[in-house]
Amino acid sequence: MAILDILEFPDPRLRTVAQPVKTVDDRVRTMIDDMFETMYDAPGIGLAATQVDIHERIITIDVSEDKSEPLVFINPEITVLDGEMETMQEGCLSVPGFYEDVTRIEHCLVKAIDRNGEAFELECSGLLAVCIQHEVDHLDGKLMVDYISPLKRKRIKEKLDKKHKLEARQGKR
Ligand code: GNR
Ligand code: NI
Repeated sequence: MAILDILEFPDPRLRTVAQPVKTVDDRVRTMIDDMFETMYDAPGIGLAATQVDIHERIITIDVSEDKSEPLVFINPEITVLDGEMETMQEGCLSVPGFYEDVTRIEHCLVKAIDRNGEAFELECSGLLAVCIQHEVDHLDGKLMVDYISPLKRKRIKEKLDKKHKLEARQGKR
């Protein structure tokens, strides 16, 4: 297993639209294992392959208290279950240190493929619903900061640009 580097805004690779997985084989399962290790290490409640520079439609999530409920979604498709919306303050491992309000669908149905290549469906609400929508956004090259004002986004970009320059000087990135 391996802990992978997480790309950070404004890295243009985060804007890549991920391709569907064609076959769920050992290559894909290894990527999933590495994604879980990276997500738990971060720590985060979700991770999209895009964030670790893998441009295939794979998501890992664990919203449980004790990190005991790993969920994998390959080629996920979200359908809206009703018109209810909910606003929550979100964080993102690719936008470290910033928390912003995002309004999303409250109840959704997710259809996806699991690590054995089997199709499944899951009704989502609460934090899981927020997280799955946040992760599918990543697969489509979309970020939490796209939902906030251009001025706020610019300020975040400037702060992260500074952080990355400092890290480059210290040989961290
Ligand atoms: O760890 C994470 N926490 C979080 C909190 C509120 C809404 C969404 C998230 S996802 C985030 C991990 C991440 O960046 N996934 O892409
Ligand atoms: Ni994120």
